Formats: sequence, structure tokens, C-alpha cells
Amino acid sequence: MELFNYFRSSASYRVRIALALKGLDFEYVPVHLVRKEQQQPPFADLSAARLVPLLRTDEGDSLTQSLAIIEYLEETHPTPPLLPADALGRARVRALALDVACEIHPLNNLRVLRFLVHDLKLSDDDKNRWIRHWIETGLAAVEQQLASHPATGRFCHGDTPTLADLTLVPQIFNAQRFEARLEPLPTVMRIFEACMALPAFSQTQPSACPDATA
Ligand SMILES: N[C@@H](CCC(=O)N[C@@H](CS)C(=O)NCC(=O)O)C(=O)O
Repeated sequence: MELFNYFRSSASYRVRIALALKGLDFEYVPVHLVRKEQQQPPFADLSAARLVPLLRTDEGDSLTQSLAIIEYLEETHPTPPLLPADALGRARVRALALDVACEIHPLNNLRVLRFLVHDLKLSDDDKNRWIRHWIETGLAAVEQQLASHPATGRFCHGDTPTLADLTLVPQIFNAQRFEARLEPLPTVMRIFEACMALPAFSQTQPSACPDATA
């Protein structure tokens, strides 16, 4: 398998964690987003949306959308499971993952930030306020759900990592990078620390990637 990705991309990091938890080997193919390599061949020929991550399977199929890629890995390599065995649990885990992947992440994507600055002429300060606003608002909703639900355990759902943790942890890296306030998130940060104690999370973090730069 080949994973087209970028060290700082949180959607890519989700897939790197899933591959690591499932013990799957892959070739790391860097796509430098700041140099706009996602908009040029060969990557642009593979990805209509010009977004990483993209997973090329051993059979040569190209899969996009991190959550769809992770669900594909889950179905093809079910052990260890990243989704709970019960339907209610799966709905909760998917909802937590989507709270990050749909409600926070897209608003702060590189192309959105570029549009704010280059087309709408926002200052860097305003852009950073935008980023922090959506991270803090979105993570507050996640915190409330985690703190109030009996199924929250060592991780977002129980005592083993699930899709919800795979989505949450990369978002915290993003929050730290943009100096969003994390003090109001004790449950989120406790789970973040528990995840980072696992090699599958720490060894795939942005700074550990082959294309990492300062
Ligand atoms: N919903 C997509 C999001 C993918 C995405 O937004 N990727 C970002 C990096 S995290 C990207 O490639 N951005 C390139 C750009 O904005 O031009 C997924 O989960 O895979």
C-alpha cells in the first residue's frame, strides 16, 4: 500500500495511526501541501479533490477521505477493531469522529485559510482568530460529550482506541500549533495523553514523519 500524505495534515495523521494500530506496512509518499504539490501531477491525476490523504491499495485502487479509508482498513483488517461491537457504540464513536472531521477540520483547511487571506484579505491575526474560534467551539462540544457520557473510558469510548481517538488526537496537534485554549478541555486532554502514550500515536505524529520540517 502507498499512503500519499503530508506530515502536518491531520486527516493524514488519522490514517497513519490506523495503519500503525493494525500493524500494516505502507510506503510513505509525501505530498508537500505548502508547495502546492497536491494541485500538480502526479498527485492531481490521482485525486479529483486534490486533498491528502490518498491510499493506493496493493491492487492499485485509489481511496480518498480519511474516514472512508479507515473504515476500509477496518473491514479488510478487523483486528484490532477501531469501532465498537454494538450499533449504539458505533454511532457514538462515528459521531465523535464527525464532530471533529466535519465541524472543525474543514473550516481550517489550508485552502480555506488561503482564501480568507488572499481573496477576502483577512490579516494573519484575523485568520488566526478564525482558526482558534472554530477549534475552541468544536472541541468544547466534544469535551461536553466525553465528560458527560458513561461510555467514556481511558479513551473516547471504553479502554481501547477507536476512530474517535484517531480523529481527536490530530486535531489537538492542530490546536496546539495555533495556540487554541486547551485548559477548558480536561477530559479531551486526559484522553490525548493516554493516546500519546501508545507508539501507534507517538511514532506517527507529525514531527516523526519522514517529510517533517521545522
Ligand atoms: N475530509 C477530508 C479532508 C482532507 C483534507 O482536507 N486534507 C488537507 C490536509 S489535512 C489537504 O489536503 N489540504 C490541501 C489544501 O487545502 O490545498 C479527509 O478526511 O480526508
